[in-house]
Amino acid sequence: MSVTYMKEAVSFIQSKIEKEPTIGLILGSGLGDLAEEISSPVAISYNDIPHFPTSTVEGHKGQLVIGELEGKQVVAMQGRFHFYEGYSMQEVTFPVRVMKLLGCESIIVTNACGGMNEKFKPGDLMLIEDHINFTGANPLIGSNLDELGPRFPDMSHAYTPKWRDHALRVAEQNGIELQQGVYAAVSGPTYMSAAELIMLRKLGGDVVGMSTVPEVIVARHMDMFVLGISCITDMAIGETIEGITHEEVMEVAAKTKPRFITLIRNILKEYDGG
Ligand code: R1P
Repeated sequence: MSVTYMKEAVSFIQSKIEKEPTIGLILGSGLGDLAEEISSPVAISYNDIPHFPTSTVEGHKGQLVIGELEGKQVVAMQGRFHFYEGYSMQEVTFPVRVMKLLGCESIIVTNACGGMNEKFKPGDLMLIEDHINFTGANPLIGSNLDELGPRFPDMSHAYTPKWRDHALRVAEQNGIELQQGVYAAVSGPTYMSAAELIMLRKLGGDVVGMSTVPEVIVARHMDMFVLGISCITDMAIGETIEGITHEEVMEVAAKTKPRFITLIRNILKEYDGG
């Protein structure tokens, strides 16, 4: 995906909006309703944006919603793209490039995931402290887009420490329990086998999912500030694995809606960048 394509998508979006967004939001499976909270919204279908992929997964509506939330100008993705949909890693992360070129210095990535840490329970929200990329791919493979970032980006603080502290403080102030842990990303679309879950847990993952990490890699390539919030929709513990469907994932994610929305709104309210 060339920079020219990104700029064409950006110009199209800019022609529909009056104010530049400064914070991007990627809403995970069953979490898209947060975009309904945006005031003075401009909704743009992915189908209309030049070079944008289209959403194929249930629970991912497939539109950008741009407007104001808690006094901040945001651009929210109501639905993301996944590697398992058959998109290249560059296509999966194209919207993050577009967000940055639109003016976003910060991004909040959210997802539905399976909890591998036995201390977690379905319905918990988790602050992503760090990630492990088990997808076997990386969106930065290929020619480096020098004007957007370096060939070898640093990933030592992928999730902005100051923003993580801010999120923890906001959660505490609002009485919202917020777990913390490491997101292990796999390609999907199969859910994990028992043996795979035991391995991922031993290798340091607290939760497992099929998204987020490619987006964070690209965001960090462009030096964006990153915050990650996971919604644990089911327990994914190898020894006691029960099986899960996407419908169940979305159902549990939907149930966390009030807490999820309160958390993100309050994080945005007092966020002053970086
Ligand atoms: C599986 O139920 C789907 O839910 C999660 C998984 O990654 C997978 O796509 O979706 P998000 O990560 O997009 O929230």
